[in-house]
Amino acid sequence: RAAPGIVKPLPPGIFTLRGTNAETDFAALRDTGPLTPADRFFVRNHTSTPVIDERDWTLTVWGSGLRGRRPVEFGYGQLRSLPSVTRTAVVECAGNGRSLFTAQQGETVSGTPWTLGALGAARWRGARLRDVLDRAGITASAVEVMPRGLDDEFISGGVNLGRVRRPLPVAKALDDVILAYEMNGEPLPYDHGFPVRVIVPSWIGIASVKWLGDIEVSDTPLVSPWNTQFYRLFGAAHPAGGSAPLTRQTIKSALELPFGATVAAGVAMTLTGRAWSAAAPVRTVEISTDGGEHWRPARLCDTPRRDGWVRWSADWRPRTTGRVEILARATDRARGVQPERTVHNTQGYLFDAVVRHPVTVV
Ligand code: MTE
Ligand code: MO
Repeated sequence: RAAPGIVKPLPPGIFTLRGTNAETDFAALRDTGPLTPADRFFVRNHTSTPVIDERDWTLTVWGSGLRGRRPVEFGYGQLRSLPSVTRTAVVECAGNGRSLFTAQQGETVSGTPWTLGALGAARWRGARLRDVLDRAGITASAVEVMPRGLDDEFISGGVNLGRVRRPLPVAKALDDVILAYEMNGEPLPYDHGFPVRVIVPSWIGIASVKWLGDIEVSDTPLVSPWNTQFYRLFGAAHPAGGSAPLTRQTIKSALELPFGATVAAGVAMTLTGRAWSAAAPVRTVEISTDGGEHWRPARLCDTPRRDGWVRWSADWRPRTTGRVEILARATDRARGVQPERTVHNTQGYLFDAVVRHPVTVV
């Protein structure tokens, strides 16, 4: 059952489809390594996936922050001939975990009701945005750059908000941002931005613009709906008019088990999962198999690194039958720790609370 906008047929049982959005099923990651295979990587589209021929593709860099304000174009081959970098990074939607505001905290939020699968970790290869901006003649007075996608204009509530675009401060743009053309050693799949997408490590997914078409370089601050009406925290606990635009993602952990999984009493099993934090490498993962009364450390199966996730495991022999809640709680090396509750915001961003994962023991 292919959703509109998803070009390739999706393997059954791998995705939960919601319109043009497809969430990764954590249970389908159990047999995989530290990277999310491209065919299990979540998809988040504002409209639908465009199929672009790389031979017709050009990237235009333009704006008041370039020398002489002269636009510069790059073809696909030209971009691929620049020095390349390869790095692992997580892409995670700002709204990942949104449905848990309602399911776990009883609160109303708007937006795609993801559980925890609106993220993936991949090995990205591409050119440094810094090199492209240097070659395009970025000046010292540039303050922001705004990548824009080639997918359709986004209509929201009857209003045409234009093509997906979001400004990045120059400091981040010149730091670790990649214009990626490979994902896990293969050309980018159409759904993930072929021929070229932006990868902004540790920032919310919207910063990583897919199907990149142009980049505005500006000597004055830029705005787009994606840093004004979306991707700020709104609500009673936040400043009137919203917080500053969101940048970094937060800290989470997830079990590689379906919600409401059934397990057998008296049979030893290994619980597995993943934990990640945008601020710093994961330090510990603790688990509770009795709804949060007792906690014990889980084993970390990967070396924790920034911008990636760690696989973890813990042995468990369920004793009494009935419904239990399994909790996993991550900490990171920047003293981050998952709280019991996430402070509500109306658009349901940055859920980071410890998840009460229901399991039935029979
Ligand atoms: N880029 C374009 N051009 N159009 C989009 O709709 N969605 C953004 C971002 N980049 C989007 C985009 C959002 S909200 C997220 S979370 C990520 O892409 C999702 O990346 P993925 O689909 O490769 O997982
Ligand atoms: Mo997103």
